[in-house]
Amino acid sequence: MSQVLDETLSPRQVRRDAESLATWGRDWTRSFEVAPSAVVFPESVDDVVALVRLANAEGLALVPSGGRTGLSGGAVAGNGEVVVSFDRMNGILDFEPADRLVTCQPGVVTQTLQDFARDRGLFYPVDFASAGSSQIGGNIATNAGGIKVIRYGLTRDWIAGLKVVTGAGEVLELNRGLVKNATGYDLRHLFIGSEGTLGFVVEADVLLTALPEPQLVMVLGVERFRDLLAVLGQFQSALTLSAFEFFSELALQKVTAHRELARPLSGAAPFYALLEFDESALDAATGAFERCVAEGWVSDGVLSQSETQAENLWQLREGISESIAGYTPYKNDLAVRISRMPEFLDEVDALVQQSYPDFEVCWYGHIGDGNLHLNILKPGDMSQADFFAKCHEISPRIFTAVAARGGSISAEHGVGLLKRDFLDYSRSPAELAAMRGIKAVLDPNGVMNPGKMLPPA
Ligand code: S2G
Ligand code: ZN
Repeated sequence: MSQVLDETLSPRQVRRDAESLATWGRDWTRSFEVAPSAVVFPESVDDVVALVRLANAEGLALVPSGGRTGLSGGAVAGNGEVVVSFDRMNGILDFEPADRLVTCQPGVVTQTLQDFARDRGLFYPVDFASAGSSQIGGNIATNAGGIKVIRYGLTRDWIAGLKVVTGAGEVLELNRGLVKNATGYDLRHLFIGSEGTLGFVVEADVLLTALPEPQLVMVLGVERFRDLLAVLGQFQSALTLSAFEFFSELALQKVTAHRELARPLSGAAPFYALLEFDESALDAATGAFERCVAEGWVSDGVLSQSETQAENLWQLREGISESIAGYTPYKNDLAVRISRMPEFLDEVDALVQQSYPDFEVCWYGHIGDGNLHLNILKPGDMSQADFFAKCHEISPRIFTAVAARGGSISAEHGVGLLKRDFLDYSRSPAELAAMRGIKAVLDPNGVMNPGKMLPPA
């Protein structure tokens, strides 16, 4: 069936060898079947249009593939689909200093864009541990967040224009980098976070901003889960935070062991907050720290004395995901509004303790955004299947606690395959019907990433 590809693309652009299928047919998840029929490498917008039109004519299924760092199976091809990799559409096409706009192809690696901006005295502020391999197209498809959202927002906030090829093979140029444009529905925001189910991003106008002043990093030992929110409140009322992350003692043990890093404090605490702020806010931060200690929320703290020490402290947070990957963790990526976080933390922590008495539970995340990463670590003597089945049993109870507070069962990692069948915990039947209607308009033959994100009607 996918032989028709060879009439559309050149031989160098089509691969069917087992190694390529296994490499490009997956993302960072390890719990889904990987079985694409081919991997293709378009090199132009015209190639992408031709591919989509071919897919509509021949009934092919297309799975977009960027840096393959996704955590929900959104880029996994498990049913003979054709994987469309943007590795060869990885150029920076234009830079307009007056607009502070960079026009990128989807295959530009996030770190490359960050460096491009910094080399011109500007800043692309969306950042996360996988920035060295994730691609802008995938960041847009999942509306990637990361560690600076509290100050700079999500990917969505930095996309001033999008050129897309819809599932019907139409090229849409959305917003064209304008600051203001009151001419109807802003369709760019439909494609941002659509996980490749509506069409392909083939160009993006990405906004840059001024470089921040030098940053300082603090790591605080925090006594109780809910005290993290009190500490957040104290600091937020005293200064502008660039980041407010957290991690548990177990997470710290895993990352210091895996990366052979020094512990940040002389003693241990149940939880740790990692804060980043402008150098000029040091006095305000010191005052907030002293108030948190006086309240008993914080037991100890360390302030970075150099860029190197700041980077080492950040490693304690950014290195967690990689450090626990060997335990094939069962991941939940939850969000509730900050105001609803304290009692949510108590409820879900109690639920996890009673549900997983035999498992190691690793907490970390962007608590400043109301976003928790809950990772249950697989015991070495348990099979992957049994472990996931056991964890799957508890997820509905956790999602019920999330839904009771109007929260999200997937804060930033997307839905993909992993959360698709739980989507109704966060989206109403009317919303799901509207989403299916939008998909029917933009991808009428369902060629775009079929089976992902939207549960079957
Ligand atoms: C984080 C990275 C992926 C993971 O560390 O903030 O979003 O493993 C995560 O959860
Ligand atoms: Zn995260």
